[in-house]
Formats: sequence, structure tokens, C-alpha cells
Amino acid sequence: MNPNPFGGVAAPLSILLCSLGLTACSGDAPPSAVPEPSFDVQGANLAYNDDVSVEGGGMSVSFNDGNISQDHVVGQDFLTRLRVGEAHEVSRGSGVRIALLDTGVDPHHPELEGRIRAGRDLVDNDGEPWEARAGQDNDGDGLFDEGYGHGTHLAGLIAMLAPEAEIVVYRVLGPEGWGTATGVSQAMTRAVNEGADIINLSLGMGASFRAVEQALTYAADRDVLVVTSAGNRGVSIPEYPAFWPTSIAVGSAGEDDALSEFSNYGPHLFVSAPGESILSLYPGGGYAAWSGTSMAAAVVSSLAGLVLAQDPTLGAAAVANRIAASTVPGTGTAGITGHGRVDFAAALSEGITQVDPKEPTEPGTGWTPDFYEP
Ligand SMILES: [Ca+2]
Ligand SMILES: [Ca+2]
Repeated sequence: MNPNPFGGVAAPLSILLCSLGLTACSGDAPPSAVPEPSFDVQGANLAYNDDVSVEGGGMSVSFNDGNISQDHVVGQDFLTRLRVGEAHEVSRGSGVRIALLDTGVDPHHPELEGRIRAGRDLVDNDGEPWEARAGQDNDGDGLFDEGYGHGTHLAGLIAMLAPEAEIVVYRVLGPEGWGTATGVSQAMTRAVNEGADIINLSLGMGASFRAVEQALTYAADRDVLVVTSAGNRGVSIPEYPAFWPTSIAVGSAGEDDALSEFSNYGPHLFVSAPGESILSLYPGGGYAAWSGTSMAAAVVSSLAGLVLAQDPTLGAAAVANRIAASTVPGTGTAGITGHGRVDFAAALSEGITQVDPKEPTEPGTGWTPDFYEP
């Protein structure tokens, strides 16, 4: 039986095998009918073996769009829907450190001025985790530098949504959106040791690697909240690290709060957040629209930053609990779409602080069942 409540078809076997690392994945088509701006193209950039890619597949690619300005970015409808303005009257993320493990950022973008701190570049092994093009199609998908701008886009979102949080950048993915599990695990351990409160992982891999599992456990043991993207293949097949129980997996929702067709779903999905045609920054002082659970994850990392800044005594599980308990009623289904779509103002409201934190359970169940109250 096809469990997809959004009318999609069950994933072909080749994609399943590919997601489990049993076969090479380049050449598999991404899910169709993904709502993308016309200037976006889709890459079938799926992870296998020891590789990690931006969200593990179905990656959307964005380009600088001269028609978008900062006015458009701060005027997006989803900010009103999430009641971000009200939330900022209560908390702006001050004192919180959010680690962004991605393709790096453009630290010279005017909107990121004074907001970025260099963590480490695990791709080039240097101290400058900044985005750079390679001008090569190393993964043979016909696209050049298709991951370029991904990290800058996410940094722009976090800078807007948690305007006083510190963003610490670790570069773990090259310009085509590929990296290694080793690099991700090393960056996670560094981020924890360097004082991160929240780690944003808008990336995915088809299998669970021991080094990454150990880094996730290390973060959990030190009460660092790890926020992951659920993946962009529109399936319920596990992708890591989203599937790991101590991370909270974020799906993408559209304007109507329904889960995006491209968003992965299932028992491990914790909450959803806007992820369709999100406007943010692009390297070189530009702007771009991008769709994906990557963007949704960055929205939730930012919200976690606001919650933690409001009450620094909260542990990672308590922060996650408040985000889950304050979702918009009726937008989530236990075991499929998680608790529902996040609401910034509700997460910072008085009543939510009374919810008891719950502990994560086993891999694959995520934190969803424990948190869910019908
Ligand atoms: Ca570098
Ligand atoms: Ca390529």
C-alpha cells in the first residue's frame, strides 16, 4: 500500500536501493511537480557510499536573480504566517550560537556583515569556510557548482529569523553539494567543542555512518540540538541524519501548510516549516529563491535559537518540545507529517513553557511519538 498521503507514487526500487547505498544514484530523476521558480533547475544529486550531499538527493539548484532585493526577502508572506515579527518582540536570539554545516557562506554579503564567525573549512582544510566555485562537473550530472550558494542562502535565512544569534560556519560540502561523512562528523564535533547551541544539518546521506552517529551522540550528550532536513525525494524511506532519533527532522510545507510534494515524511518527521520558493541571499551580494527541506530546517534552527535565547536554562529536548507543542493545530499527523507547521510566536508564548520535555526513543521513531498529543 502506498502510504503517501499527498497522492504521489511509491518510490521506484532503484531509488530505494540508491538511498540505502546499494547502487549508484546519478541518473535517477528527482520527484516531479516540485514547485520551483522558473529560474531554478533540479539536479538528481543522490548520495551513496561515503558521500554526503545537500539533503541526500532531489536537490534544487538556484541562481542569482537580479529581480529580488532585500525588500522582497523581508516581505515574504511566510514571515507573517509564522508570526516572526511578534516573536522578535520577545526574543531575537541573543547569546545563542547556531552552527551551520554546509557549502560555506559568502561572509562579505552586506546582509551578513558582522553576523558570521568562521568555524572551519573541512573541504579545503583551512580556517576560511567561505563558498567557492570549482567550475567542474565532478559528479557528472551535467550541472556545474550546483550546490554553490546553498550555505549563503541558509545563513541569510538564519540571520533574518534569529537576528541576534551568532552564526558559526563550517564548510563540509563542496560547490556541487557533496561532502564526506567524515567531514560532517568532524565539523559536528568541532561545533560542539566550540560552543554551538544548535547545529543545522541541511544535508543527507543514504546510510547511517558510524562517525556521524557518534557525532550525533556527542552532541546529544552535551545538550546541543541538531536540526536536520528530512530530504527532498517525497518518500518515507529513511535518510540520515534526519532518521537518527536525537536529531529533529524538518519537512517542507507550502503556503497552505500542507507538506510539500517533494518533502520526505514518515515517523521520523518532527515538524514542518516553509520550504517552497524561499527568498534569501546569494553569494556576491545577490539574492535567490530556493526550495527544499534545507530551507525548512534553517527556519526551525532559527526558531530554536529564539526559544533558547528566551530561556537559556532549557535543554535541547525542552527546546524541541516547545517547538513541537506550539505547532499550528491540525497541520500535523503522527507518524506521517509530525507535529505540524511551526509557529514562532506560539513557541515563545507563556503557556508553552509548561510542556514536559520527553526523551528520544529509538532510531526511526524520532521524537515524534513521544511528543505527540492528539
Ligand atoms: Ca576555504
Ligand atoms: Ca555537477
